[in-house]
Amino acid sequence: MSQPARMTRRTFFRGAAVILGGVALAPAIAACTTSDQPEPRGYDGDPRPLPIPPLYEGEMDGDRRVFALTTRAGQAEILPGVTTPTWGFNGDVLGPTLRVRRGEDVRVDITNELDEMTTIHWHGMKLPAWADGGPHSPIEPGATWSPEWTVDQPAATLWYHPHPHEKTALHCYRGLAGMLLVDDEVTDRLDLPAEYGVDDIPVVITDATFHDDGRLDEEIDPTLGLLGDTPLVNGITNASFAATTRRVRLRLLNGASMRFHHLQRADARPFHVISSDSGLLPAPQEVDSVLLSPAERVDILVDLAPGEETILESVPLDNNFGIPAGENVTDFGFGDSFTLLTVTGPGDNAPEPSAVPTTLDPNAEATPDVGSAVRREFALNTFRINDQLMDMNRVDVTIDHRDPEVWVVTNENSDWPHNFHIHNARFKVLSLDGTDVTEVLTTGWKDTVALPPNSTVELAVEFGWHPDPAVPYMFHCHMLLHEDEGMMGQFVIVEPGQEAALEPMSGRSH
Ligand SMILES: [Cu+2]
Repeated sequence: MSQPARMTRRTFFRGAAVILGGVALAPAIAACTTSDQPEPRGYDGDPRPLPIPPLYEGEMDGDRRVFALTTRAGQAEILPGVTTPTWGFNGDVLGPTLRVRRGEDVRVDITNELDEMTTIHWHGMKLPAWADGGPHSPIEPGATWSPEWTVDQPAATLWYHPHPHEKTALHCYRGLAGMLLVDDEVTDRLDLPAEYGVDDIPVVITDATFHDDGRLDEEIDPTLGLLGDTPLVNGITNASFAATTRRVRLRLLNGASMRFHHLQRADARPFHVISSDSGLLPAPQEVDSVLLSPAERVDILVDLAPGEETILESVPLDNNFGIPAGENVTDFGFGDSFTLLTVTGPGDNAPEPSAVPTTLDPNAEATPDVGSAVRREFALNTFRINDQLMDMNRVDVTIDHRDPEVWVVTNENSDWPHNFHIHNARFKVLSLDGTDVTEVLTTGWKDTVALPPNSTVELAVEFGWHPDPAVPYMFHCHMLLHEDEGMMGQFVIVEPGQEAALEPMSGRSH
């Protein structure tokens, strides 16, 4: 097993052929459960300063904002005093925070200096399919891929990460992830913390499991994938941020491969959520905790008294996300607790923060009228959607109109979590049924939604309009083992009356 530390107590092994969520899996797999969570490595000394990924605003080429990214191998001190081989963008691990504005034309020149093919996807962007960076846009070693698009969506905290078919989990796990911020006129007018790295702080939450010598343990568990036992924030363990202001905006990204995080302040004080995946909420929401499944984001406002210390922690979900208890049920980590990030307050002279704005983005209030919309159903079951594994040569859905659609997504498993992400889209959650789990994040415009066992969500989905019969977009579970094992499908957007004419792997150029 890859994670001996996780298996110290109640270890058991499954038989040769097992039933998981109704689907027989072979060959033999092993899984472990433990309620005695070991102390993660790298959390026993003094905290280290939170690394802030460099802000990268690109260079203007005429009216086009151009970024240069290079994927490469490096090494990083993820654990204190230990060197870990990693992958990163323009550096050893993770990537710079890219910043763009609504209305801008952008291009990113991505050169792959790794020794294997990857792809880079702009998670949360509406853009042409050939530029989306899904599995049909390979960047071979030594090659450069240059997607171009026009930013045409509200301000949001998006991100970018690899998306090669069957390899996404490993490429992300090795360190390839970065934030992509969109600004617009609405954010210009709001009194929100906006000084990057000072009071506007990226918080990229991932995890890993390490060999004794510091190398990443890359053994993929057949059930838990690359669920790491050690949480990382911006690429290190036990991070601390020294605030110089009494209010900070934390842009929280769950960039983990498989782990959900139920986040709260250790002092149990409330905080304000101001945005969901696809942009600002109409108004702030005061909450005590927030649940992020892999790939989900929220921006939160945290207020601090001078000299105060507050700790962002991940705490157990009392309901285990609706997964029944029992010896034969996989432990997905919903009972784990972690200290993630210590934030210390400013000096005595820091001015008191103004009132939290009562209105954020009024345009985010309305839900599209879907009374006569096309409805499609998606049943998630173990590694399949609608009984099918991902096939790069198959188009699952063809959309030949500009209107919103209703996508009804059901998690048919009784003991597995899933979530659901749609490329080139944003959606409102119209309903969540079939579960008692109340922590699922359903607020605001989103691109990823969590699905407890047996639950169904109805989504009102708005797609970007870039008709192209040749190159598909993806919809998939963002638990990366599930995605890599086939829990993904393809849709194309075409002109009215047009049919899909898939050209696999044609997404490397226009
Ligand atoms: Cu899944």
